[in-house]
Amino acid sequence: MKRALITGVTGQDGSYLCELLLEKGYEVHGIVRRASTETFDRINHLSGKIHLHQADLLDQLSIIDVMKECNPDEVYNLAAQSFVPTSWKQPVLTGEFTAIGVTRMLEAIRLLGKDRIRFYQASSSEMYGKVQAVPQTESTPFYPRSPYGVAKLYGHWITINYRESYNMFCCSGILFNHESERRGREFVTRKVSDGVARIKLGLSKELRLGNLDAKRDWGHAADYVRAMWLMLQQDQPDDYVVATGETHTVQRLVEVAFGAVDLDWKKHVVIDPQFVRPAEVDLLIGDPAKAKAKLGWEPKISFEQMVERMVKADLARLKSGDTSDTKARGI
Ligand code: NAP
Ligand code: G4F
Repeated sequence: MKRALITGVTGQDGSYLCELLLEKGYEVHGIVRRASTETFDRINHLSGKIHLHQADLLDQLSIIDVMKECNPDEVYNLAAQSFVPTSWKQPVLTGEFTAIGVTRMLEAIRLLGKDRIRFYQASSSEMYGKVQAVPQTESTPFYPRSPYGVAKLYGHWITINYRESYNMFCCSGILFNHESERRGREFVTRKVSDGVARIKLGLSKELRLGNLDAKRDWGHAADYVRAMWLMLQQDQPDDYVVATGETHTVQRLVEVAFGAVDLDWKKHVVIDPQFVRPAEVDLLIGDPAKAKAKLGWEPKISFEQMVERMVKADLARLKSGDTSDTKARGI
């Protein structure tokens, strides 16, 4: 039985990856950080099936201790401060988690299992930022536009550096935006699906958003965790773009989401400058040709299917009585 260790196991991708690895017969271990309020909602249904360990990407020894304890074959480093706007508010902390945290993971592996443990780094299309080519491939130059993007770029290159310096099996997945019913409510897709469901049920009248012209290549997280796993099953470590190859504006996302419940978005969407960023990433569209050719990976869930699923899930959640709001958090 293979053993996997996942950082960021309480996050969107961590929860889907746990499910995939359990299905494949893995013993699954996850790193969780201590908080006064637990944030295990996405993995509560896996309780008893996975093993949780307390550690923090800010604390090198805690990572080494967990790595010793669970002795994994594969490590998936998904933990990060992952919300782009927060990276301008907390740039130093974002660098500590999202950039230097990767080195801490790699150092633990170098110390304890450099020739045996396979490593996946969650890199991001945010690294392309002000894009230098369309569509973006593994060889497109990077030009990050946020402290988050800059931190992810460090994580990407340190992963490649450990592969080249120590001959370690390290892969960097350059994943484009992927969403789901489990997406955090501060990200635009979920903010929209939640907002639409609230308006449909009469709990709210308007949805306040920032830049509707930005374009993203949006896929579903359940498809994208499959690509992570595939990267670690290859003979050689490598880096891959994981994307759908389609791009849509935020406005199109809004149209599809409101359309799913027969509402006219123009009557409800208000542009609010507080959600406009200091520097925007205008256009992302990935070319997944390498992932398709070498990993045999393709997405199965379309953009429209995903948005409709998210709206339906939020309607069901709100109808069940969970109407907790996120406005107080200013997102
Ligand atoms: P997410 O839902 O925000 O989850 C982030 C996870 O990181 C959470 O489990 C969080 O734990 C954990 N974490 C944060 N700081 C930590 C620390 N110091 N020590 C230990 N754990 C820490 O993110 P996601 O959407 O699943 O994304 C997973 C990874 O892929 C992230 O690295 C993200 O940057 C990257 N990525 C995401 C996308 C996307 O579109 N989703 C695209 C490209 C790359 P708590 O629950 O304790 O906060
Ligand atoms: O959903 P978003 O916050 O995602 P963003 O910034 O693209 O980052 C996500 O994808 C990255 C991969 O490219 C990941 F690495 C990262 O961790 C994260 O998962 O914003 C998407 C777009 C932006 O252009 C933003 O300006 O939507 C635009 N937008 C317009 N109004 C909004 C809003 N974004 C948010 N969050 N909230 C709004 O009200």
